Amino acid sequence: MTSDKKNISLLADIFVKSGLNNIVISPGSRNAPIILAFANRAEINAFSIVDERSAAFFAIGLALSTKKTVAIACTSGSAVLNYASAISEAYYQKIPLLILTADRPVHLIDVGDGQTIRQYKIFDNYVKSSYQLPFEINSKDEIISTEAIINEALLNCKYPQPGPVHINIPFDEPIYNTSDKQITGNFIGNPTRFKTKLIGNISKKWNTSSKVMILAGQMSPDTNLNTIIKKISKHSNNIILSETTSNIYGELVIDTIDNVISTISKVEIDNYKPDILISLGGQVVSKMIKKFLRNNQPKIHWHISSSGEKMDTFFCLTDVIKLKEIDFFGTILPSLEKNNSSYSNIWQKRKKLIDASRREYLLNCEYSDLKVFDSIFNLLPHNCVIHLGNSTPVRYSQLFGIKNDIEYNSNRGVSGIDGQVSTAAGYSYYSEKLNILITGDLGFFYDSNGLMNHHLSSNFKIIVINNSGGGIFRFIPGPDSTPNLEEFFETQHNWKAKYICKAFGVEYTKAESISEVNNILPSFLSSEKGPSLIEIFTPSAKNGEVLRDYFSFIKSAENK
Ligand SMILES: Cc1ncc(C[n+]2csc(CCOP(=O)(O)OP(=O)(O)O)c2C)c(N)n1
Ligand SMILES: [Mg+2]
Repeated sequence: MTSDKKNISLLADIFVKSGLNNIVISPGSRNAPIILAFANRAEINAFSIVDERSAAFFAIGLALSTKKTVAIACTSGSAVLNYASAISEAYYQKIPLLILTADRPVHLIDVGDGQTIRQYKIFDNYVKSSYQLPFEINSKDEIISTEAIINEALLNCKYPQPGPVHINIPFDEPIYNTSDKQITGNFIGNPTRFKTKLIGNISKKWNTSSKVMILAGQMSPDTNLNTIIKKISKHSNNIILSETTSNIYGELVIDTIDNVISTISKVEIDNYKPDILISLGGQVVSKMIKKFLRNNQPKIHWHISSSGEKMDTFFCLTDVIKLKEIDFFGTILPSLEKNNSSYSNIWQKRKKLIDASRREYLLNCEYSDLKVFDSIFNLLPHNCVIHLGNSTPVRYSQLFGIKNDIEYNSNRGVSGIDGQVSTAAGYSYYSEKLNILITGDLGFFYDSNGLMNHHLSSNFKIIVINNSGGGIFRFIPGPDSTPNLEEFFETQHNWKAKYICKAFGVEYTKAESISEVNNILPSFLSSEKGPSLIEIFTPSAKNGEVLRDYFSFIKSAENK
């Protein structure tokens, strides 16, 4: 049984033929044909989520964990606009989303027909391409041209780099009629992979340089790439700097960038700045490394991007290497020669010193966000998935380093606090592993609708750091020099998550001291009961002070 609307019945058939099977649908009337065509196909897993904003972030989570395009579908009107923030995240984090919006026929737009807005091309700044399906397809030619639109849209979700694609679909009344006749179509399949000329002279430049920095931004975990990077890190002229969200780890990898960069004094800069910078992956979280490399630009900056994206984060990009990261480093490794540089040693020595200083500081540190994050990162179980909330959670993670059996995710495409719960919930749905979201309180309350969801899985756990507002505004320079800190920046509050959890049937527990955190967290993380949430209350006024004190303490380590 499918919808009697041929355009959507054909789309559903080609969707399945392309190997896709997940769609997140929000309720409405105009999208009834989409519901009929997709939710009744045995091959399709259709999720029902009311809040379109949350539904789209949930779909991002599904797409990240399955590494396949996920569709989202909603009715007409403002429902469509609620997809916008997730679509912008998918665009900048390069996540394949197929956006299906039901619409009225063109002649009913802007004539006061209710729940009607101008939807065609509405997301053009944040999607790879937009399409509108014809609302009637009868002739063979109409079916062939519609098939071509659908194929182009599906291929564009993945190639040459993943991203969101929008298809607006007008339906005329009646919209609830069904048909037993499934319209069938063809899926053309993957385009040819482009081959790039090997980068012959790169290894020559690399081998003659004494200071090569490799900086890894956001990427999905890749064990093979980590094996190659480990070998490259053994060359004394190379230093690997990795963000937590890069999932790049290793004994010689600098995985606590802010700790080390914050201690480099003016006179030492030349020892640390690179001649050659090689960047890979997506967004970089560390404001410190961005500032360091923009102020101390390398002569050469190569960015690795299989789609050839010119991401000039440090305003000194010289070349884009159109290869997959693993192909580039795998190709170059055999040609790397021994080098007598002391570059790697300088960085390693500083890291060792700072790691010891950090441990010393944390031993006597007052109860604060920093102390709590220390406990959390020490108590994380093996082989789990961490979803880092934006604002301070993803930044605190950069002070503690990467564990090689943990996956790290975060919405760093556009760093919004508006979809953290929903994305993590979506990711955990197909994940076999324990999934833990570490989020700030505002990030939790903003997306607490992420719990208004029948598809929450038992392996999903949420740690809320409740510091009564936007704690980051107590640390970054600026807000506390204005009279508006508490009300307009930090937006102080006394909200608690307990009754939200109760409303949505989520297990709740709380902690208000470091001993409670250390006593309760292990059982919370190991309990089979889920989804569950622990709310850890911390003293807002203390947090900024402690973090500033921490950075000045580790900075002074060099002089001890
Ligand atoms: C959708 C959205 N709105 C506003 C912001 C600006 N913003 C960045 S951090 C932050 C505060 C977040 O507070 P919380 O989640 O409690 O984290 P904390 O700073 O306390 O760690 C805000 C409002 C944003 N990033 N995303
Ligand atoms: Mg907070």
